[in-house]
Amino acid sequence: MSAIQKGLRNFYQKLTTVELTEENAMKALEEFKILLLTNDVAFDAAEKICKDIAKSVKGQKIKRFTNLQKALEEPAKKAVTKILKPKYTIDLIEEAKKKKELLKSGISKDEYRPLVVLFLGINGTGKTTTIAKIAYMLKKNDFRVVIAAADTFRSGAQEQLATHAKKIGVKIIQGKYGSDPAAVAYDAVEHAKARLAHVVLIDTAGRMTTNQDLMREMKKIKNVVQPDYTLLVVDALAGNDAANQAREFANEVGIDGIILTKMDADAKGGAALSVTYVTGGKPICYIGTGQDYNNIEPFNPKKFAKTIFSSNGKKK
Ligand SMILES: Nc1nc2c(ncn2[C@@H]2O[C@H](COP(=O)(O)OP(=O)(O)O)[C@@H](O)[C@H]2O)c(=O)[nH]1
Ligand SMILES: [Mg+2]
Repeated sequence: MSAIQKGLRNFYQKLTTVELTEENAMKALEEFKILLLTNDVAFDAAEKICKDIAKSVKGQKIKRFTNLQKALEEPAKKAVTKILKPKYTIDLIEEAKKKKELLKSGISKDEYRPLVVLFLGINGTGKTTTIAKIAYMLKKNDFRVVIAAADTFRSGAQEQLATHAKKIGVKIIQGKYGSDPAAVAYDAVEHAKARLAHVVLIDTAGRMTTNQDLMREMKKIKNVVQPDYTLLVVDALAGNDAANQAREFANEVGIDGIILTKMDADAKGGAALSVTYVTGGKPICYIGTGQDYNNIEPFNPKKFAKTIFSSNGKKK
């Protein structure tokens, strides 16, 4: 190609294409941001998601007069799917199976340790109900389950969990109100170990005198029992608060995964996007879909991404 031809081509390209900047991309993403917000994605998360998309397309050449909004639809979909796509998954039935196999292989009592799962979350998000659902699911699959009632703070918490345990037919280890929750959790693990149970599910308090107390107490339980998984229970209806809770528990105590409850009452479920985003990709392992024991399902990110984009911001 001659220099003149080259020059002409560059000139033509300049006329017909424009380079995307972060600014014009952000403007074009305004409607997408509103779509996220109307789907209950937390404000900060929606803002950051759009910024990330704008950054990722910055410098790309597009045809002049292209509808920018349309052009950014694909990158936006990709970004949402990428955020929701778990880096790893937590399947409690699979994990429990491994314990069963260990026992079958004749592992000694001293070496054996059950699967220990610690549940965290503020009051009313559905921790106790979720633990009952998971205990039911595991019991149905022929696993031996021990529940630890390590909420020794809220009055009625012990009895609530004991009622579930009785109904489901699983062992519960309780503590006196005001006693050390870490000790209750520890006893439950020791009990499960001695009886060769497969799984220990630890219920915890969602409120203490101060938030700092709560975080300190949860950290202590975690240090004492060294759970295999620490799962945060978040209410899908909590909006911006869901993101704040996820951020705080993830930073202060450390979590491995999230369970989103009350998805039956919230077809929008933007909380799923917020909580995964603010925790840097902690997977949502289960969703709660009602108050019955069988109202729990594994989270399906693909299905969820579709819901957001087909909703046009309207609640179904
Ligand atoms: N609709 C609906 N309600 C739920 C779900 N999970 C929990 N709940 C309700 O939320 C309320 C608080 O639940 P609870 O387990 O006591 O919360 P905790 O304080 O975190 O232990 C109860 O009335 C539960 O029945 C769910 O997935 N869907
Ligand atoms: Mg509770």
